[in-house]
Amino acid sequence: MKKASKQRPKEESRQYMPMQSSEGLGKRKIGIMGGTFDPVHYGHLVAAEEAYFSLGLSEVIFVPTGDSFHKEDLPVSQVEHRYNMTMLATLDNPHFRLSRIEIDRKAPSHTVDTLREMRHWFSPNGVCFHFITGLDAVLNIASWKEPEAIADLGKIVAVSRPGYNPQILDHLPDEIKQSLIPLEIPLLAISSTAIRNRVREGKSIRYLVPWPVEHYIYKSNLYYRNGW
Ligand code: DND
Repeated sequence: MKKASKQRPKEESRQYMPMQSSEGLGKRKIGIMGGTFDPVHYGHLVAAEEAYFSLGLSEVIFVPTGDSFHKEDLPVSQVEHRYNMTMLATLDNPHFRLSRIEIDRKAPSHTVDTLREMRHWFSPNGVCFHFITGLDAVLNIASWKEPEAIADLGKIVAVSRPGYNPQILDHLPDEIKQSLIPLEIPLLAISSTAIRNRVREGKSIRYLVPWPVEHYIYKSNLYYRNGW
């Protein structure tokens, strides 16, 4: 009788190698998934995973914002809650990493500052950042701090999002367009705003966020009131 193989499935046995050498292989392509993540949900995770496989990234670093200055009119949860939820959501994926770079900066979280600082983590000229962002966010990129510099520092991956037509990218300035990589991903009509509203209204959020994030939200009493 044939002996059952003791080999683990490929996905489980993949070893995480955070600092592979780029010698002879061209530049390392590092995905950066920035967000307020209030809370992180499957839309974010699918975007990062799809970019990882489609673009041959060596890893995706999740970067929760510290000071979300661009949401100053809205209540945003405490940064440690957003960080903890992002950690819980990314923990079981060997090619996802998490960074406190924007949290520890204690200044408004501008993407250009983050990319410039992160360059020092890698060998000079050995890295090509791929900043992953939804179509909705990339639409406003011209109003971000030094958008041309962001485009110079790497690629901007514009992932599809329900309700947004990729043709809107045509209206972006040429300096941005030259670095754009439009990427079609499985569309998930999930948003952090909708999840917060559902919690407040007592509706289920199961299957919209990973279950540890769901439990974290309930245990920490997040989103129940208008101000949080
Ligand atoms: P959000 O607050 O939109 O994050 O911030 C996205 C990034 O933009 C952060 O890294 C910010 O620091 C940066 N930003 C914004 C404004 C100004 C500047 C920088 C500046 O440098 O001056 P969310 O948590 O709401 O969403 C995270 C990402 O996930 C976004 O790109 C969003 O479009 C995307 N997303 C989805 N993509 C596909 N399907 C879904 C999605 N839900 C969210 N269902």
